[in-house]
Amino acid sequence: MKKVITYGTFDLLHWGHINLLSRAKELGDYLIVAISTDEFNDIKNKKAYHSFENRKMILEAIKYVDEVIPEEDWEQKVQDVIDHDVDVFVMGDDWKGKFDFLEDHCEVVYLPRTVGISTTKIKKDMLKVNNG
Ligand code: C2G
Repeated sequence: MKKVITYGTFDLLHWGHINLLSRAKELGDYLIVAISTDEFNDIKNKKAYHSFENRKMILEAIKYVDEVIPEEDWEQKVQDVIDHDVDVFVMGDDWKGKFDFLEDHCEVVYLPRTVGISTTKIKKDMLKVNNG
């Protein structure tokens, strides 16, 4: 069984996230998503609208996702790949090059980001709608 892993906050889930998850799943048979905890989001200077528990529950409902684990720090990826026997590590290409060190342990794939949508854009557009 070919195992794939990806990491992220996945807040205000949108079609760009779904495009990433569906392409990641295409690369194997089993997709693990390591979802950033609220504490790790603080370290990433990201303020998620949904709590970790709710973002995790939402991800677990997606047909492409087989398992969800917590992402608590920048250092856990090598251990995750080893512990979960991962064959492929996938991230959107805004991260291109940042995780090449994982090539000692698994295949590293950066997929083109989906243009035209982001959690930040959703928040900005909603502000405009509400403030007229
Ligand atoms: N993504 C995408 N297209 C978009 C928006 C996001 O392909 N329009 C991808 C990102 O490239 C990432 C994943 O969806 O691979 C999750 O995006 P975020 O939740 O923004 O993840 P991020 O905060 O970048 O966290 O250790 C890695 C970090 O946890 C990544």
